[in-house]
Formats: sequence, structure tokens, C-alpha cells
Amino acid sequence: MAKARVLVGLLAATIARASPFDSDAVNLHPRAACSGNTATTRSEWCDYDISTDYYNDGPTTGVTREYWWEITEFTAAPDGVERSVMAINGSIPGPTLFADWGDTVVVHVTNSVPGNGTSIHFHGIRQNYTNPNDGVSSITQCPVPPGSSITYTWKATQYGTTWYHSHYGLQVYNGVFGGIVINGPASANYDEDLGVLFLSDWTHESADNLFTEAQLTGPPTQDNGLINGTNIYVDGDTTVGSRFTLSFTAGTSYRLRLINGAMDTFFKFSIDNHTMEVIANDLVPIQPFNTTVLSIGIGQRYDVIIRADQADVADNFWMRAVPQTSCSSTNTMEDDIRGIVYYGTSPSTPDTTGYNPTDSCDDMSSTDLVPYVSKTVASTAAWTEDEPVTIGAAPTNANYLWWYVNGSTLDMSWSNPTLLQVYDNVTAFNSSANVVLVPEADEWVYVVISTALGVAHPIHLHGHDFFVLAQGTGTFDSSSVALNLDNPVRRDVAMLAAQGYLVIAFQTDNPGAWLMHCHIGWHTDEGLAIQFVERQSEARELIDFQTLSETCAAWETWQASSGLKQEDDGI
Ligand SMILES: *[C@@H]1O[C@H](CO)[C@@H](O)[C@H](O)[C@H]1NC(C)=O
Ligand SMILES: *[C@@H]1O[C@H](CO)[C@@H](O)[C@H](O)[C@H]1NC(C)=O
Ligand SMILES: *[C@@H]1O[C@H](CO)[C@@H](O)[C@H](O)[C@H]1NC(C)=O
Ligand SMILES: *[C@@H]1O[C@H](CO)[C@@H](O)[C@H](O)[C@H]1NC(C)=O
Ligand SMILES: *[C@@H]1O[C@H](CO)[C@@H](O)[C@H](O)[C@H]1NC(C)=O
Ligand SMILES: *[C@@H]1O[C@H](CO)[C@@H](O)[C@H](O)[C@H]1NC(C)=O
Ligand SMILES: *[C@@H]1O[C@H](CO)[C@@H](O)[C@H](O)[C@H]1NC(C)=O
Ligand SMILES: *[C@@H]1O[C@H](CO)[C@@H](O)[C@H](O)[C@H]1NC(C)=O
Ligand SMILES: *[C@@H]1O[C@H](CO)[C@@H](O)[C@H](O)[C@H]1NC(C)=O
Ligand SMILES: [Cu+2]
Repeated sequence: MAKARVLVGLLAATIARASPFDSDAVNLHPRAACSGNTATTRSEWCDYDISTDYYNDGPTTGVTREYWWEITEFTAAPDGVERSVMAINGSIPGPTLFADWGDTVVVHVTNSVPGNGTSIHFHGIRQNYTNPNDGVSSITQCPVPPGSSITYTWKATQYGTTWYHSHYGLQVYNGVFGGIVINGPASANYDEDLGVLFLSDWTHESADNLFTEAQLTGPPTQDNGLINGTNIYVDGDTTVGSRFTLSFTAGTSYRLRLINGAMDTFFKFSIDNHTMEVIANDLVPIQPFNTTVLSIGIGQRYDVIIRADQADVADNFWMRAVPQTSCSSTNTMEDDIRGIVYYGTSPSTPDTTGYNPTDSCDDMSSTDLVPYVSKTVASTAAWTEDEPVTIGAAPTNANYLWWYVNGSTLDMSWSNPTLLQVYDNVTAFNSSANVVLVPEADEWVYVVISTALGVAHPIHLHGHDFFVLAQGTGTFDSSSVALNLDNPVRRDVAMLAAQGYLVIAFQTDNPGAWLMHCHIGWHTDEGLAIQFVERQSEARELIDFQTLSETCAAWETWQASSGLKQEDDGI
């Protein structure tokens, strides 16, 4: 027992050491091949540049970036309060995955959590013709049982900022996530890259222990929020934990890669008295625009450039991540999810005032989010799918509330993933698999997602950037709401407003089984998902049956011996 405690102490120390100023922690891989990309020529990238149509063109470097990750369960205190967590290589966020545009990425994941399966999803990564590497339990693989490993391989055909996270149960919310930085060109110049900055919410109890409450009475209160894995926690007269701090040198411009990794919190992010120049939404470079406050929904990313031009105003400024109450869980530390940006040698408590925007859960204005590489959507779709979102009873327990899409709640089995069925040429999928078949190549699919309920949902599609054709409140009426087909917002997560609609489009250019789901942690597990089985016969050709079936066999053996019962929808 004593030995186990020593181990816990060591792992907790690893978390505390991950300071942003430790050069090991920042560890941004410098470019060798594309020396043309400098502080004043960020749009360049060797033979390519910011105007390259990266959906159809781009470098092949021949470089393979290989990572070895281990997921463990241990005690840690990101905000000063100890609890049991799960993390990759002992840190929350996990190690940042760096690659260059055109590299091949290989990630070996070992599951050392004694009582959970796992799978790792690379959020927003297109997985061009590599669908079996999408890392979604019950869709593209069986969970990896304790003691086993899996290898994911994909090519970085996009560049910018994204994240990876567990796609097994609620494991991501116990700490199994980290950033992905793919170096490439940018639509505006900056001096230094500060890397990823996670905004998340946090409970003092493991997410698994709160799942029953979430299903019975709705989303439980979040105890805190974390800025890149740290914050203070105030309990009566006692304050524990420490704030995230960031050092600025006057006159320098910084690129910060913001990621909302929360379970149930929509944030507005700002740094007092500073302006942000936004250069990308999700993995899509955009025409730059300036803003003081950034709305960031769950799963979304924004790359921003911040000029350190306020040194004459103060030495210390609040960095604020404010949960928007219109669509987020209540949060005990609602007003105090803050970091400190400081000029000078060390941080101290700022006395600056915030910008004070109104509370709302709308995406940034579509007129600001203009993709740099312009694309047009066909004015007629080969398929138009209507997907109303409603609420109903869980398939396993009528007392639990689950989410329904088009009258059906997702209910998959860990041991029978969609790709196993695709391999067997199944065409009549179970109705609870919520499969939409899109068999033809390179056709447009329109998806109309709507809800009459007063709950907003961040909608995420795997394997594609989607085009936002319409988004608003009220009932979608195709005769009165015009669709925007001319270079509309393009990204991989967009907000479905409460009592509103979201119309998205994508092209069938990537065979596979691709999930579309709500990125609120509870809703993901409570059935708010459908899947597109795109070009099924070609998707089958991409499957490595031996790996798929070996993982499933190992999983079935472990699940039977552990007696673990599946209580969620499998994803
Ligand atoms: C946030 O944490 C990640 C992982 O430790 C690290 O790579 C990154 O540099 C940190 N970001 C900042 C801005 O310090
Ligand atoms: C995606 O994969 C297909 C099939 O291998 C290939 O033809 C295409 O060039 C790839 N796209 C990119 C951007 O690499
Ligand atoms: C993670 O831990 C493994 C050993 O379990 C080690 O081989 C690897 O280098 C570590 N990776 C990172 C990025 O920390
Ligand atoms: C994951 O492990 C935790 C404890 O370590 C357990 O409470 C939970 O039930 C497990 N969940 C699943 C889905 O395996
Ligand atoms: C700093 O920002 C606050 C809030 O926007 C504003 O009231 C104040 O005037 C600003 N201070 C300076 C010196 O610009
Ligand atoms: C944003 O503001 C900065 C500083 O005022 C300015 O240099 C830059 O051109 C602005 N960017 C845009 C897109 O307006
Ligand atoms: C929606 O449900 C109806 C009725 O069950 C069904 O006919 C239709 O195919 C479903 N649509 C989709 C996109 O699944
Ligand atoms: C599925 O279809 C492929 C291609 O037509 C065929 O080779 C394979 O044998 C089929 N598998 C089963 C289980 O029917
Ligand atoms: C359909 O669901 C039933 C009951 O849950 C299950 O036994 C069966 O394996 C499923 N079939 C497929 C193809 O997933
Ligand atoms: Cu939702």
C-alpha cells in the first residue's frame, strides 16, 4: 500500500510541473523543411501556402511522427482538490501531439486503467480514407481492454489546432484528452506560438459517478473550470490550487490555440483590455477579424493572435473563461475561472475590469467566420435528412431521460461496432444504430437538425468539415430561410440553438462510418447521435479485419471476466 502511495505522489508532481514556461512543456517542434514560414511570412509554406485547397492538395513530407501513450488512473488535484483522475502519461491536458502538414502520425495507446476500456478519437481530423483510425468505441472499433494496446495511423492533410480525447464512456471527463498542433501556414502574421490552451469544466467526483444523477435529474453542477488543466478552488475561507499564468513581453504578438474541452460548458473567453485577431475556426483558416470576446462552444477551437500592447495600462490582466448560463451546467466557480496575463518578471493579482458581454450561447457571427479557401455548396442535395432532436426514456431504464434523433435514441453495443457489421456486408442495421446510408460518391448531403426544446447542442460531425447553410432560432422553413451556399462557415462543430435549427452540408468524399453527435458529454452518452455509413462497399475495403477482430475478441474476453455492464449508448 505504501508503495502505491509513493507512485500517486510522483504522478501528481508531474501534473504540477507542467508549467507553460518550462521549455520542455512548450516543446514546439521547429520547422526544418519550410524555412520560408517566418514571423513576417506566415502565409507561406514551401511549395504551398494559405490559399492551397487542402481538401485536394498539399504536401507529403514522408515524415512519420510516432507517439507512445499510456492511460492510467491515479489521484491528482488539478485545482487543489484531490480526486481520482485518468490521464495520458500522467498529465491533464495530456502531451500535445505535434506534426507538420503532410506528416504521417502514428500513435500507440496502451490502456492501463484497470476497470475501463478505451479508444482515442482525433477530433476534427479528416481521416481521409482511414476511417478505421477514427477511434470511436462501438462505431469504428471495440474498446481496448485493460492491459492491451492499439495503434492509430493517419495523415495530417489539414493544419492548425485540434485535440484528441477518449471516445469511451465518460472517460474524457476524467482527464483523458490533449492538444494537437499541426504546423502549417496562417492567414495573419505573429511572432510566437504559445501552443494550445484548454478551457474545460471540472467536477470533484469522477464523471462515471455522476452519470445516474445526470440521467435522472439533468446535468449535475460542475465544481470548477480549468484553464489548461489548472485553477484555484475557493471553499469558504480556504483557497487551494493555483491559477494559470502567461507571461507577455511588450511589443510581441502571440498565437494562442483555444480549445473548449468541456463536458457541459459554453465559454466566453477574453483577456482584459486586449484584442484578439481570430485566424482559424476549428481546422479551417479564416479571413482574420478582431474581437475582444470570443464565444467558444464545446469541441470548438479558435486560433487567435494577441498583441502585447497594453503594458502602459497595467502589469497584470485577467484572462477570463466565463460559462454562459443560458446553456451550461451551473458552476460553483462561475465567476472565477480565470488566469493571469502579466508583463514583467512575475504575476500578481490583477485589478482590471472585464468586457462584460451579454450571456448567450450563439456561435460567433457567420459574417466574421469567412473561410480563407473559398468553397461553394451545390444548390441541390442528393440527400436531405431531417433530424429533429427530442427527449424520451432510456432504452434500458424508463426512469432515465435520454436524447432522441428523429425519434430514435442511439444504442450500440461495445462488442459489435458498425465497422464489424460493414465488414460482414450488413445492410439492415438495427434501427437503434441510427444509420443513414449515403452510398454514392461525391454527392452533397444536407442535414436539417432542429429542436423544439429549450436546450442548445454543439453538433459535431466526424470525418468531414461541414458547411453551415443556416442556423437560427424558431422553426426551420425552407421556403422562408435562405441557405447560404457561397463560401459559408466551414468547421466541425456548430451550435444548434435552443428551440432552433442548424442546417449543415457535407460531401460524400470519404468512405466510412462517421458519427454525428452532440458534444455535451452527457448527451453523447445518452443517445444524441446518428451515424452516416458513407460508401459502404469502399469503407469495407479500408478495414484491417485482423486488428478489428482481435481487439473485439480481447474486449469480449475482458468484459465477460470483469462483469462490467454497458449503461450508455456505447460511444
Ligand atoms: C497547455 O498544456 C499543454 C500540455 O501540457 C502544453 O503543451 C501547452 O504548452 C500549454 N499551453 C500554454 C499556453 O501554456
Ligand atoms: C484522400 O485519399 C484519396 C484516396 O487515397 C486520395 O486520392 C486523395 O488525394 C487524398 N486527399 C488528400 C488531401 O490527401
Ligand atoms: C509517454 O509514456 C511512454 C511510456 O509509457 C513513453 O515511452 C513516452 O515517451 C511518453 N510520451 C510522452 C509524449 O510523454
Ligand atoms: C470506468 O472506471 C471507473 C472507475 O475506475 C468506474 O467507476 C466506471 O464504471 C468505469 N466505466 C466504464 C464505462 O467502464
Ligand atoms: C480596460 O478595459 C476596461 C473594460 O473594457 C475599460 O473600462 C478600461 O477603460 C480599459 N482601460 C484602459 C486604460 O484602456
Ligand atoms: C486587428 O487589430 C490590430 C491592432 O489594432 C491591427 O493591426 C489588425 O490589422 C487588425 N486586424 C483586422 C483583421 O482588422
Ligand atoms: C426518420 O424517421 C422516419 C420514421 O421512422 C423514417 O422514415 C426516416 O427514414 C428517418 N429519417 C432518417 C434520416 O433517418
Ligand atoms: C462481403 O462482400 C465482399 C465484397 O463483395 C465479399 O468479398 C465478402 O465475402 C462478403 N462478406 C460476407 C461475410 O458476406
Ligand atoms: C441488433 O440488436 C440486437 C439486440 O440489441 C443485437 O442482439 C444484435 O446483435 C443487433 N444487430 C446488429 C446487426 O447490430
Ligand atoms: Cu446535446
